Amino acid sequence: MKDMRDFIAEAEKAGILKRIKAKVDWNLELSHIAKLNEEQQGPALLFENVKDYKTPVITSVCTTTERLALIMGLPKDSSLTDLYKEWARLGENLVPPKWVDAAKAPCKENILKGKKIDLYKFPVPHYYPLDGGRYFGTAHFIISKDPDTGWVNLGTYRSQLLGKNKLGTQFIKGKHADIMLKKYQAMGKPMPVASVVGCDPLLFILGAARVSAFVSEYDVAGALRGEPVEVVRGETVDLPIPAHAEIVVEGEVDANKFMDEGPFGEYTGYYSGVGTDPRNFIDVKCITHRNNPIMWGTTVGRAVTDTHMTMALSYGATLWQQLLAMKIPGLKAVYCPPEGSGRFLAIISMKQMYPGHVDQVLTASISTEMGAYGLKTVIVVDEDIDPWDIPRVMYALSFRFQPNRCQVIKRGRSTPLDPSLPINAREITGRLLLDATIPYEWKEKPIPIELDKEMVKRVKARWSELGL
Ligand SMILES: Cc1cc2nc3c(=O)[nH]c(=O)nc-3n(C[C@H](O)[C@H](O)[C@H](O)COP(=O)(O)O)c2cc1C
Ligand SMILES: [Mn+2]
Repeated sequence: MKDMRDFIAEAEKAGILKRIKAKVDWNLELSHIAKLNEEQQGPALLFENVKDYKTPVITSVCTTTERLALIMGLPKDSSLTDLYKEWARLGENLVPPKWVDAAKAPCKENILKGKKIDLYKFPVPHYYPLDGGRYFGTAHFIISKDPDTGWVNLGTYRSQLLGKNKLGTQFIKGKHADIMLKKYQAMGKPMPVASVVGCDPLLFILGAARVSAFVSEYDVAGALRGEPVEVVRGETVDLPIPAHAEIVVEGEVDANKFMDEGPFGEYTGYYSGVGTDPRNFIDVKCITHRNNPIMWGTTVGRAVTDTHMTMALSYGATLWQQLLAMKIPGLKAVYCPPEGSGRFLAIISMKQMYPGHVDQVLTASISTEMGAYGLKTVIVVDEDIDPWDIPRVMYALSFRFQPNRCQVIKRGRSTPLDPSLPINAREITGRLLLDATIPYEWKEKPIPIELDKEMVKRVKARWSELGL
């Protein structure tokens, strides 16, 4: 899968994408159709007739595990946990991007500079009534380069449409684009960036993934695809751009300049701020796009949407990868439920091998790079329980869990978006470690009730005779 058009073709063939031919308004209507469709686990939607526009909008690309499996090129009945295991296996061998001929690159089919720059040319949705405006960048990512090392970062940071040639940004403190921007600021220079909308969906998933600092998301995409991402240089920025991107906005962010931005409905289901805030913005210098460019949007908002599924995939896969890297024996599987955006709650199943083994896994999970940021609750279950089988996890929490064996960690790094904390005190979170296993060291373990094997056979043979 090289680009959004490959995704559309494959998803349509698999019956998990629908074209909407009826006229739909970009102002609230489109997003509401997408959101309600996502709540019922509906197909990806390609809106072909958007009011005031001639070009299409796609939504709901990542909303189901089946579509995530399609994007990763894995069987349609894969579970999220299966996807984590493949991600961890493939992600080991980084593959850097490959430079290709810009003259033939689809993303250069139209090049707009100077007076021709107009972001209103694209059907940018307005998602929720209380949003501060239209959001150009949702299912997109911003490319930037570290001025010291040349490390190229892809990060998904929302972008509000603030004018013909102005896009808002919100780089939360410590995010990779924020780290880079501070370096440009110290050098007294603006940071060159490119916002990419519409491309191989895996690149967006990686834009929102918590890939370690100094590692390029491009190289991880190459590893997961098994072949390099094809890139070309920007027109006005010295950055690698996906050759097959639908829309590319090139520009500069000056750390000393601000415009009012927000608010925007977050994936927590709440607004993270109380109103608009001054934030840095992209001063657009050039737009390039394919013919009939496909605008890609995602609803964010209340779970479960694309954003939650995307995060449940990449955050869960990364947690699994980082736990494996700690070489703890007995780990069976991890599940990070999309209802918790894959980040606030993790369930781990394991085979216990020694006393304290469960505690090791519990404390290890919140000490991984992934878990150390925002993970609040970890549940460990025995190996006979699949962590994604929530009724069985509830069973373990009812019959194996003991409150006296759970641990509360008082302080850890939080995300500023967590609505369970007061809006002005979201730096620090508590954590809860739940051991829902039968203790390893117990000499006398509860005796499980088993059925008599011979009797089961006999009864099964009589099943239809019994009229069942
Ligand atoms: C739709 C969507 C919107 C997001 N918006 C923001 C945002 O505005 N600011 C931010 O710091 N992170 C945002 N994130 C989370 C980042 O994408 C995520 O933390 C990612 O790791 C950032 O890349 P980095 O690790 O290279 O900094 C968003 C994620 C998604 C899926
Ligand atoms: Mn990064």
